[in-house]
Amino acid sequence: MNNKVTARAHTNIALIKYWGKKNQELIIPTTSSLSLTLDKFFTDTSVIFDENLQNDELTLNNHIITGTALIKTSNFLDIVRKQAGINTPARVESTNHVPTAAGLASSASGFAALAAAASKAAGMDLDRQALSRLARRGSGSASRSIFGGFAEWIAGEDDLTSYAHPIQENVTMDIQMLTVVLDSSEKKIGSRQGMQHAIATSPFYETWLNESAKDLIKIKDAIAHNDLELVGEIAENNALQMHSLNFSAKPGFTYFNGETIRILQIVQNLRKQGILAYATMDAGPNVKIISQSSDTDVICNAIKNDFPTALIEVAKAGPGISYLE
Ligand code: FM0
Repeated sequence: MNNKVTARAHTNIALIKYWGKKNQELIIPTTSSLSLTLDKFFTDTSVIFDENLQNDELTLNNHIITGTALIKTSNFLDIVRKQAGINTPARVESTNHVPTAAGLASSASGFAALAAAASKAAGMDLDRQALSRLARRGSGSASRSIFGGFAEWIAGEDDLTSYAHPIQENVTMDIQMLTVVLDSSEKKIGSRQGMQHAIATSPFYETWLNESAKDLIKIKDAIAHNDLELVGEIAENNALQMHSLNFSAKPGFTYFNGETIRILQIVQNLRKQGILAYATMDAGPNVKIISQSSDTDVICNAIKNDFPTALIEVAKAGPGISYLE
């Protein structure tokens, strides 16, 4: 206690998506999911519990934060305090190392870093499974950012059985994600709201549960065999199925915009030329292209040809949680 602890967590992109909860309070998902942690984008978070504070305090990139983000952080700290048996307020300082307008969600790296820093600052020494369970309570995808490389979040049934574990932390395949940013505006429908609407109203939801289970088995096998083509094929199809749930909800909605579709077409054209390129999209319009390092230039040129102003970031497999200082 009274110890300032700093943790670093990297963001992750799901290859097999999490899209729906069977328990909203505990964040227990309807399906297991699988992701790749990225090297390029991360969050550093410091936490100190201090008796002299009246309330929790939060800064993000050196700006004082109030409102919803502070409430979400405080609610999460309440879970940590309960677990540690304390009720001291905390000061949280968080820095997001996500290139400006990268259009990547920061909740995964954010809550993973917060879980690690806050639990240790509160005097607990949690193993990575317990950290993953804790991070999950902040944001489901954060459970996977505790681990590097390929990680699977096992859906489980309750708080104890729902956590991520490493599938392959030191990635042996040449895999990268090219993040193509064309639109950095705030998403209009948050993932929390979007997935619950899909689960409640899409007639395809049952099919999604079955297909997702099959995809997960197949992709783990493809990872074990270093088969990038199969990993890409399964991941792209799984992402399109997730987005089909949103199209088929009542009323239907989408995170795609016209440019999303255009990039999907460019990726398909690249494949016709024999280049391994596959797309995945999350709760926003930007596309991440799964590919191998030798094809970076040809893929970037194809995108730039249509979108000269596109911002493209190249990310490779990244590490799991670490403590700084
Ligand atoms: O990451 O309601 O973790 O598996 O990124 O906070 O638990 O922000 F958009 C697809 C992530 C959803 C897929 O949702 O939701 C994935 C998504 P929360 P998240």
